[in-house]
Amino acid sequence: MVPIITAFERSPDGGKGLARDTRVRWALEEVGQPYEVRLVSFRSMKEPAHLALHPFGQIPTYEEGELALFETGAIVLHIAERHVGLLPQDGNARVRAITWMFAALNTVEPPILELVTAKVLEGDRPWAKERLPLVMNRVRDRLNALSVRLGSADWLDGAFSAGDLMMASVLLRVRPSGILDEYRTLAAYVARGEARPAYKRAFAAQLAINTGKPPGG
Ligand code: GTB
Repeated sequence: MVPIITAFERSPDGGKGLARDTRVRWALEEVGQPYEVRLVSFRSMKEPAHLALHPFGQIPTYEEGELALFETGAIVLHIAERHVGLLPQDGNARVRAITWMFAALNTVEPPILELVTAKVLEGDRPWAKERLPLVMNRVRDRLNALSVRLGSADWLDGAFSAGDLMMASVLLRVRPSGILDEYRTLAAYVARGEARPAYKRAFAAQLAINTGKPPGG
């Protein structure tokens, strides 16, 4: 059965891979699962048909027959568990890879989102200038620890896994701030993710929607 995901009809980033459908597309591409995309407008995301799929009126969602999922963590985990390629077979290694998915979403992504909010939504507040360095340093705290753990390894725990897919996706969101490039090894880690053919296909597909040009065209 071909799953259907939802994505922005017009992404605020113009299709630069920052919207969260990219990580779901990437997971599907890694495991070789074809998928369809239903594009939604900001207005239709808040209407009953979409709210039935996503209680918070967001993208992405994932439908596979009777199954409807929201939350990229749950969606990527589901894809990784149903297919070979994103989680190790060994039980302990498998749960460690899942731990990295949670670490990406629960420990690394929150300060990054706080930074995005501080810059984009609160940048014109009178206290913004004073707060921004504090928020940036909270991101640096996480990236410091992550770069120490990654060390000189290619991936966080052995072979590339759903944990790396999620971590690299989360780190991509902080790159526009310049902070990622303060960490040479993490910048290289993200670049390794972006160099994967599956990532390239996912990126090209979502860019094509936003530019109106076919992937590769
Ligand atoms: N925790 C949820 C998950 O991981 O699935 C979060 C989902 C979420 O934040 N979805 C966003 C959304 O639907 C799109 S990805 N927002 C609309 C709304 O809440 O009304 C976040 C996002 C949006 C835009 C950019 N960008 O343009 O750079 C980047 C990321």
